[in-house]
Amino acid sequence: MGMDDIRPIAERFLFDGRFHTAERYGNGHINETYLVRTIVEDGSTRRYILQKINHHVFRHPVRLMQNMVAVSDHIRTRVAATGADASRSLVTVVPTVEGASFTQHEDGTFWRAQVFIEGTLCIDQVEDVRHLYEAGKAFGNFQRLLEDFPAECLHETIPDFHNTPVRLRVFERAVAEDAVGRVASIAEDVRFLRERSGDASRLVDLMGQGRLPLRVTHNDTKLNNVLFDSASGEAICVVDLDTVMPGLSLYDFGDAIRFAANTAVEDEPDLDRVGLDFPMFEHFTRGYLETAGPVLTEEEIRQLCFSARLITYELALRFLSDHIAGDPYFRIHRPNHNLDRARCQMRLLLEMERHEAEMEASVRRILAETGQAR
Ligand code: ADP
Ligand code: GN1
Ligand code: MG
Repeated sequence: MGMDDIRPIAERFLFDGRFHTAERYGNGHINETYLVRTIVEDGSTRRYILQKINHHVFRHPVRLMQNMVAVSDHIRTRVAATGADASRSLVTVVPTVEGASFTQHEDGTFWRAQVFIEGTLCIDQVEDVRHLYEAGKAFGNFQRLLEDFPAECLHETIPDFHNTPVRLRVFERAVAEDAVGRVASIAEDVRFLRERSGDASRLVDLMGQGRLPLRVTHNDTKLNNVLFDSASGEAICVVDLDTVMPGLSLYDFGDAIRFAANTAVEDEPDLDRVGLDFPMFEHFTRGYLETAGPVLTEEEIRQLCFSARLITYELALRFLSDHIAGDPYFRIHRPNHNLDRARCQMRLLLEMERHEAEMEASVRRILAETGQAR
């Protein structure tokens, strides 16, 4: 959408000053994000994040926004109680002029706004391992801050989001339907994923047996969902709360490793560049265990490395299902983009399988070094 289309939508929100500019922002695959600048009376500018909520993915915007406001309020209160600066620790939703948390446009789309957290960096691929340590702390801390949040108050914004057996069934259905005739050319990829289907239900089974605790989790722990202070490099805020739901801590750990501990970007077409970046893995794990370790059970610890493989497998299933179905879900920027993403996940999974023993040993070493040996 162009700036002229955005202006009337932006003007429905209680922004300081008058609308100045709007531009597309960020690298999310689901919502459409814009950076809006306004000008206040003294001539200085203010920045806001304005987002079109993907209502094909998030079917109940009211519930989505209730979750977002409830979770951010809870975290703000907890942070403020420690005396820290709560204004930069969590997203602040900007209400509409009618006092609502979102607005519906004439064309049926839903929009929401947040204060832009200034002086921050968003990172899509890490160069400095310290950012990984910081991100691990941020997601571990997120887990702890929500430990006492009543999970029953949250809506399930996407049912079965990390239910891998369900994702596997969706994949098999897509293969059987072959809606756009792509299956014949990806037989090898389909075989790779089918060969690994045996472990798909391990975590949901353990949860069903009461051996893994249900927690409030973020569920989309990509590195670009953390904001870092641009001066100190510290991770200060976790964003993208759309998928905060009751879930397993392992989903958050596994997804973060999948995304950030890849030597390549998530859609790297040259598979020889894809691999497990061991120092990145260790730095994230250290940050995560330093903060969340004390609340994790022995079974959660035991499944940490497996969760990285499982969520990588799950994303391969999701990207390949989307490619097979003609790309209805993940936004693509080039032909076969979801196929590239799926293949990249498969190569990463293979690398994690090769390094399984080292990853396990590293988790135990970090636990010992942080005084949490079990
Ligand atoms: P998506 O669901 O599409 O991934 P996000 O909520 O993650 O959307 O927003 C996209 C990007 O916008 C983020 O990766 C981050 O860089 C940036 N962003 C989101 N919220 C804020 C905020 N409050 N302040 C600064 N940047 C933000
Ligand atoms: C999507 O919205 P974004 O880009 O942060 C997706 C995640 C995937 C991720 C893969 C709601 O995240 O589950 O892991 O793409 N979010 C949703 O890059 O499906
Ligand atoms: Mg995001």
